[in-house]
Amino acid sequence: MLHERLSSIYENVLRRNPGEIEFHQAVREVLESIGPVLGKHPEYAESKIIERICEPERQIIFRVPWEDDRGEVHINRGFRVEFNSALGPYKGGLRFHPSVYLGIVKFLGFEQIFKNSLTGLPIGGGKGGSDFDPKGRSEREIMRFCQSFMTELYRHIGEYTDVPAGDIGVGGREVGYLFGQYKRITNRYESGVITGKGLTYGGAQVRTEATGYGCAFFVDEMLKARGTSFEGKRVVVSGSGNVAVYTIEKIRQLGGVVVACSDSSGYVVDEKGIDLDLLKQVKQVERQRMNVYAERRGSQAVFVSGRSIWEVPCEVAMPSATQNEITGRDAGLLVGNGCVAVGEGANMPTNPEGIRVFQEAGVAFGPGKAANAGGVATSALEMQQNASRDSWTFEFSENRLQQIMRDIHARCLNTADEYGMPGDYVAGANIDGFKRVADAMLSLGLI
Ligand code: NDP
Ligand code: 2IT
Repeated sequence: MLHERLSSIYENVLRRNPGEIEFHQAVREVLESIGPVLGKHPEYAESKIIERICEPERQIIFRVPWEDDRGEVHINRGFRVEFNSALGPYKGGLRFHPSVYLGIVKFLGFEQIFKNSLTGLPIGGGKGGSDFDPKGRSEREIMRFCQSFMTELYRHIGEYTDVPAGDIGVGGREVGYLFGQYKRITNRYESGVITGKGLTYGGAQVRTEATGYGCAFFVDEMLKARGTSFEGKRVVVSGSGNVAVYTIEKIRQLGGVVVACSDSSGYVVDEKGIDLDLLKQVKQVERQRMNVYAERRGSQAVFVSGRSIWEVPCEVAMPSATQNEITGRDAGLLVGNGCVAVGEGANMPTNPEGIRVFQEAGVAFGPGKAANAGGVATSALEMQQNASRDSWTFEFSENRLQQIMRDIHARCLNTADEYGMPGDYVAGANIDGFKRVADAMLSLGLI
């Protein structure tokens, strides 16, 4: 339920952003959490902080023309939404996926404001991407697309302005081509303009692993807070991209057994535990589909298509593919099968009904803003290393990441307690993330 004032703000968001359903969903979730804050802090409402937060500071939409290997010309649409810079330069990834449109970029940019705030590091919120579909494209086509995308984007970004990184469809390979083109156009080796770079040209240790590792650390903290751990637990991780693979790697190190993972073609159940080397070979090296994993693994692995991965019984669920992948029905199945904890590696993977089902059942539910913040936090560490022309060891960087995830976990719990909602990580994350941005905006005046 929305507080009366928040309800009229939400109506305005609907009116001003027609058809952008994912953005509406992301805004509503935050507004549902922050009602109690307005009672304690009338100054936020007086300065129209919430109305300002819901309106991006700047939205850039551009044409991306490129030529395929046969010489045919294609036109895609590029986006960068610079949402909020109260805490630092806009920071957030780029998503290349055919489903990308303004509503997706705005939902991601909006979530990023609060996530980045929650890390306690000096980064504002932004997001970008394109409706380009990388599937089936050659290396040269990917490179030409990235170069064309950056040929427009470069004028809007910079170490002190806006710092992109990867997201769905944008990994180390794409970041390399994007940075190469930025460097060429500007004649500046400005390492801090993009994160997720390779280790040979300014990248940081642990950034590749950070989102997945961080999410596993966050769930580990939630389990510890309930007197248990990953040891011996059955885990299901959706997706098999950057976030999923390193989530699986860390869960295994923490003693859990990941019995299923997926891609958009279907899921694999592997009762003895996913073979990580084989998964990396199939998905990262060969860029193949999930059925190839099952074929190579032999009779112990089963490939299933056309069904929900959340039917696979587990004690811990880590949705790490895309938005709205867990519905109320899926959540009901998970709860019925004995799931005790959920950590959102993806952004907004659980729909509002799913969240309600988990919370009513007393499942420890770690929302993406908190649980997957390790990726962007380690991006901020990459920026820090670039600014000081330094590079830290893997061990030091991983310890920093683990400490950041512990701090975020503690902040969520403490804030939820303070506002009389013990154990509610959604409220804790939204309120804590919101307050830091709101206070900075008050100090900066009417901007
Ligand atoms: P990748 O592109 O590396 O992997 C995405 C995975 O999700 C693939 O297995 C993909 O399958 C699957 N997937 C994507 N879209 C869909 C869809 N519409 N339906 C079913 N499956 C889908 O991306 P990441 O691992 O980087 O991102 C995964 C999620 O994590 C996203 O929500 C992203 O926003 C979030 N995230 C990423 C961070 C990062 O640092 N990379 C940080 C924080 C959050 P297929 O290959 O078949 O499409
Ligand atoms: O959703 C996210 O936090 C990311 N895709 C990572 C953003 C970043 O700037 O590292």
